[in-house]
Amino acid sequence: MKFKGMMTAAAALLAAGVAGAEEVHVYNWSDYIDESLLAKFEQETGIKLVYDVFDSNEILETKLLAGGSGYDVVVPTGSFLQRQIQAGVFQKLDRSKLPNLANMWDLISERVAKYDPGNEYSVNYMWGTTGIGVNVAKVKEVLGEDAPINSLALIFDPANMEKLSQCGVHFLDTPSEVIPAALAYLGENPDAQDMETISKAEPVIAAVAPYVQKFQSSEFINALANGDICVAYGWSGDILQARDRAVEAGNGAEIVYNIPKEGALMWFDQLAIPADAPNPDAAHKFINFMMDAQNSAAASNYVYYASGNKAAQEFLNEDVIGDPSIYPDEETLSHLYTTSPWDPKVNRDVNRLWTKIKSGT
Ligand code: N2P
Repeated sequence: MKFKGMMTAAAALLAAGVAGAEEVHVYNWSDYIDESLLAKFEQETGIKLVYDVFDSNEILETKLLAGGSGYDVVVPTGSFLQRQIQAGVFQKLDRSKLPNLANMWDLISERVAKYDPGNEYSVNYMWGTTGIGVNVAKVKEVLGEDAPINSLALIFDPANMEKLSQCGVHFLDTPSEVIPAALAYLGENPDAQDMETISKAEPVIAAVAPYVQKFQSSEFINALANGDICVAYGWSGDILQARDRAVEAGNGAEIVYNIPKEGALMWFDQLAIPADAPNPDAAHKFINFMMDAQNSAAASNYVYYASGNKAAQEFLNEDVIGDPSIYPDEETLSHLYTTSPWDPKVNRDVNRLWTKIKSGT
């Protein structure tokens, strides 16, 4: 017994030696980084990077509110971050450990301060819009040359959706973005906070839900690229990645991303450190690494999202910095709206509404 006990102790020592390498656990959105940056971080810092992905703020929020997620860095969207800050989910950033904060872009930091006053808890990773991805040829085949590919009528008019169901439509599985879009389609305030207004979105979405092949928030990239679907209500950069994957596959599919004329959501995804992060020091190192101008630009060039990093701009490819659907011009900006978090009671009601809409009851 004694011998066995000694062996166990020796094995434990050995294991500690091997596993003694410092680790940082990062939880980011899927399809949201140039993966060569992960190896670069490990090489530069000697810290082992454990990188997991999600595709929904709701999933991230459930983990954060439960506590003990084990993550050191997470990337919620501003409107969710605001509610999570109030719930005590995050620790304040230690600015002395983030020299690359000097690279950040005031314009974006100021916009984000709406969600994180004083930018105390977060820094911007990427920002973008939510709009319509279209396989132009397929949609015109089904709806004709006048197909309203620049309008929310494409996805909220049941007559259009009934026809489009032949070639396939995906919607994001998130009430926090589909409901504001339905409100914008109705000419209501997309940032409505009261259930009376919010409920007006229900019949609009319910009327087209039977024609939605899937409510899902990451599969639409490949589905669009492969020609399995012809329309996706989704995120700007993801749809631009689908465009590239179609080109790489050489299947001739022309995928475009459109900001609907009725307006689109502009959102901000923020790097933040949970209050109970196991390794806050390494978390700061990861955030500072991502705020390096060249690293940030490498990520944007790969995922087709804009970042809140001003210094990165000189390293951006022309098809990123020069594309108004990524870096919007004044005209495009005037079509964008932002949203604020629903209060917990409204949020519960919305989640019930969403389940009901999706189940078609
Ligand atoms: C990345 C999608 C991130 C945008 N695939 C959602 N905020």
